[in-house]
Amino acid sequence: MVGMARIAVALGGVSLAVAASSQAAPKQYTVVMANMNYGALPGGAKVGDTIVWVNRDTVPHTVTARDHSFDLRVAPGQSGRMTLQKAGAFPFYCIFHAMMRGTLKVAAK
Ligand SMILES: [Cu+2]
Repeated sequence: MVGMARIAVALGGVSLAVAASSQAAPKQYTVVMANMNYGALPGGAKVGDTIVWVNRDTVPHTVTARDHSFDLRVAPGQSGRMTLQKAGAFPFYCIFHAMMRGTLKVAAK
């Protein structure tokens, strides 16, 4: 009985090590909205990562996907966070300011 318990513990350790090396920890990115524009978008974002959108303007902005897969509203001087759910390239815009637009690229995990 003692011997079997030891084997189980050893196997558990091996599977944990494999999981840790094949999946990177989620990252957090910040995008600043200022002067009626979106700042630089993250280049290497992946599913599971988080983007914090900071609004430095005195008017509200949104980060609204054209396919409606996300729709974040950010009040003036506030920030909002979004965890990326889907891989793909997502054109988005601000519903209040049509000239504000971008494309968010999200890689699979
Ligand atoms: Cu806006």
